[in-house]
Amino acid sequence: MRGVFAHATTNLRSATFPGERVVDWPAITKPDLTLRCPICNLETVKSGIIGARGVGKSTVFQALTGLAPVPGVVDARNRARLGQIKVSDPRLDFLEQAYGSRKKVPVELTLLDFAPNPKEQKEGAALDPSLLPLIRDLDALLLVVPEFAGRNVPLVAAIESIEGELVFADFDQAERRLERLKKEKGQVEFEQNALEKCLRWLEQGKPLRTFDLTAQEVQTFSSFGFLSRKPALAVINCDADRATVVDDGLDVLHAHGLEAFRLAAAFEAELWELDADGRRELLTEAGIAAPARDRLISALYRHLGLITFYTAAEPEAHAWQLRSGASALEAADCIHSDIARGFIRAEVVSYGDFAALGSDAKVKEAGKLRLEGRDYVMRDGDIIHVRFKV
Ligand SMILES: Nc1nc2c(ncn2[C@@H]2O[C@H](COP(=O)(O)OP(=O)(O)OP(=O)(O)O)[C@@H](O)[C@H]2O)c(=O)[nH]1
Ligand SMILES: [Mg+2]
Repeated sequence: MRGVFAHATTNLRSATFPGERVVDWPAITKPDLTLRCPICNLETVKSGIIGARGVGKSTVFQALTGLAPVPGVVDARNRARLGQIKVSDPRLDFLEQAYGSRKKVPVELTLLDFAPNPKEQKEGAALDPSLLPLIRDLDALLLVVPEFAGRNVPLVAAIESIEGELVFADFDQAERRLERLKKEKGQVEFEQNALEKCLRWLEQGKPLRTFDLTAQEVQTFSSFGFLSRKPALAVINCDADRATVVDDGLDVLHAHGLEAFRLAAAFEAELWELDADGRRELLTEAGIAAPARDRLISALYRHLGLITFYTAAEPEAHAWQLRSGASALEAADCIHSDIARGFIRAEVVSYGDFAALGSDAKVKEAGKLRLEGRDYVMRDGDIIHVRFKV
């Protein structure tokens, strides 16, 4: 078994990262990840940035959040740095204008940048294994691979070595759980069988992302936080002139259930020093259609199977994130549990229809306002008004 992952661990004995001051590293304390949107009180989607040393993880974090690295040596106390991204959304801007809303509430995402411990992760090693417990609580991962300043790490090999670490950690976790179950009496047969199936898959070096689990197995493993099952993007950190390159030959990545995402991190990190117009101008000059954060958000949404729906009125235009396939009742629950409890029906108009007609009155006149029941499957861009009684 270990042989499959030999590549992932051989580098651990190599020298400390050049120029690095090794400080005393405290035990890891988990950051409070129960981050909730202050308004809708829903947990935000949390993505962690991982990869080898010095590949530009913190620069990617800065490009996406605008938060510059803390100056000085590696900050040992701050093993996980949190950044919030407000999703910019032209549809929400339009609704704010059309309703004359006093307030606009976009969807938020949380990003985490980790400070690797040089004693745990030497130069070239795919990731810092001591950070794995922090990664278990996340919804998605960004696997960073460098392609700047002449660094030409083969993309697929670099991704496979990170994946190798994730797969190995899951194997280890599943194996230990199975050992424990074997000593237990009672109703453990289902979980044992499911774990054995996973182990056979992982043993081949394959991530659980590409393994079909039944709904009951998903439920059984829901608290495990399997790392190789997390949706992930392969972030290629490149120079600005390579940001729009279309990668081919990525079948191996796709076979891992991964998608490639190009990002000129240093270039986009510097753009934060400019105002919005200056940023737009330089991006256009570089031929980059939208800022990394906007592109990343659509890629993550696609990958995580999320959609956006809206509520809009004069006090507030609000964007909400929802699992694709969720019902009107679940959407109501997302807004407020009382609204779900007293759900009568939902008035729904698609964003396309609203944008073409421009007002509630015209939407009604054109017969585009639909009355939907609790089981209606929400679509991306639905604008919803829930009728409810408490
Ligand atoms: N030219 C160029 N330099 C970059 C880019 N991204 C990062 N760098 C440089 O590479 C070095 C390492 O970047 P960091 O963002 O600190 O890398 P890291 O992965 O967070 O490093 P560790 O946390 O120590 O593992 C810094 O000197 C960055 O300025 C890039 O896209 N282009
Ligand atoms: Mg860093």
